[in-house]
Amino acid sequence: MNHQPAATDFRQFIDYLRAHQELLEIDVAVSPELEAGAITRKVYETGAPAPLFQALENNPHGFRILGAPAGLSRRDGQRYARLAAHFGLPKNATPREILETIISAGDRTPITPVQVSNAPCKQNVLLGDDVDLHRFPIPLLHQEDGGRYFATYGFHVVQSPDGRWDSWSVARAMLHDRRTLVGPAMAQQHIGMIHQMWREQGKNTPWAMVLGAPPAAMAVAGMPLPAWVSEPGYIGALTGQPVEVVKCETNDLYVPASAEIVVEGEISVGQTAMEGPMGEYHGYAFAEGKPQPLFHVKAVSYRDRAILPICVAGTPPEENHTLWGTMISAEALKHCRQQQLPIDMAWCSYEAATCWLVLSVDIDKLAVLNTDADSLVQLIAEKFFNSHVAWLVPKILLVGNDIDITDINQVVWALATRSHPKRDFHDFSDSPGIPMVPYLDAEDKQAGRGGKMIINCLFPEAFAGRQRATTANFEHSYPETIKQQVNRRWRDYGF
Ligand SMILES: Cc1cc2nc3c(=O)[nH]c(=O)nc-3n(C[C@H](O)[C@H](O)[C@H](O)COP(=O)(O)O)c2cc1C
Ligand SMILES: [Mn+2]
Repeated sequence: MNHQPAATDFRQFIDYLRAHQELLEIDVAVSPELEAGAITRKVYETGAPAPLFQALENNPHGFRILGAPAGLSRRDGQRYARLAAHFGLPKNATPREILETIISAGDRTPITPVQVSNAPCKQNVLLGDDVDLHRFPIPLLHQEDGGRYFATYGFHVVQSPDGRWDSWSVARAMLHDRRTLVGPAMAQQHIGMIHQMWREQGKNTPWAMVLGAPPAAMAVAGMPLPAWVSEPGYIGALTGQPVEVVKCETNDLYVPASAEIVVEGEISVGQTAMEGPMGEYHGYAFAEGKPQPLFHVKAVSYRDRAILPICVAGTPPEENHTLWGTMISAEALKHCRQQQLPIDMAWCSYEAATCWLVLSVDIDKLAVLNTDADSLVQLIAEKFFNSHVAWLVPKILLVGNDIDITDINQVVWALATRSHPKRDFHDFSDSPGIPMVPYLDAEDKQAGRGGKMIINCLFPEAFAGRQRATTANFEHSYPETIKQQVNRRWRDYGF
């Protein structure tokens, strides 16, 4: 089955997963109250196929839920299959192929969306007083959560008041009451910036939220592109075709026509309510919620038998690592290339819960720079720390390109064996960063300090383009003839 359409349409994505044994249709009755969340968590933790809950309890309108849409797979040769499908890539795509595909879209002219008249998302439309979010089987995902989460795998749609910037961005939203959601809109994130522009005019922010979007749209909405870059155009460049959109019922925003569910309305200029706590991407649930803006829902539209996708956040790997982490990696690599840093790969190790960004240093290019570790660390801090992407990840590891940085075992080995305790741990904990990092204290958060650091895992010889020592393993310690012979005779030996 062709993998391309999986990127541009959520139902095609579902069909694609089914065709490649990455989907399990669950026909027995499952409760949206903790049971669907627990199943999805176990799926992440075992690499099982994505569960499509077909028969949810207390669900007279026949809605469905899809768990683990970008979970990793335990199937041989298709670990990243669900993620790769978001980009129309084959199931055996490698992390490097995925990053280069995402980055290459930035080299092409943005393709702006097209309006279409046939919009499946308008099969059912509820307006005004008829809006009742309780119609949906909104799941309770973890017992620690302060409420039911309607949006854990969807994106917000807002536009700057001057109409020049369309922002599609992923963030969570919790059910507040039958016509209100509540969720974060951090000032440093683009939804927060645009919300602030409307607030300065004393107005509510026109808003929509999309669930079950084209997977490529969902991915780019989770990508830290710079401010004033409109995600819809980037998505078009990524898939090679314009996103098909349709106008909202109650405002002038446009949303993907094939979306499973669209809610629309306004972000309140000033009203807030308690949101959370929630099991989060770093792997913890904190005890307290926080006041966050209210999202007033004025209309809801959805496809027949709509499918609500969910991410059950927590310890890796879930979509905050596999999707957000990958989009951070792509944007970070793009940024390093633009700044002409000697970096040939960037990877937010999934296992480190989006708290590590590993940069692979091309030691031939490094030698040409004629620099040393302290200067390289300062250069990276200078060229990188003030970017939108670097704000999101506190710890940066610099590793030689003899290491495959997408392999956590190799990264751990390099970190353990190549970093000197006195020289190589560089403290940038006063630099600004995302306040969600678990080890930050209240004072850090108050001051906007991100707890950042750069760890140099390059031996001094790397700065002259040399290795300190050869690596002792199957790959490096034997001539090709012996390796080939051993591989050829492997079964004969009795293995
Ligand atoms: C599954 C998932 C959940 C996310 N949840 C949030 C969230 O609740 N709040 C947030 O600020 N960012 C969240 N993100 C990360 C943002 O989507 C990401 O930083 C993106 O760059 C934000 O868009 P912007 O750069 O246009 O502001 C999430 C990402 C993913 C993939
Ligand atoms: Mn953006």
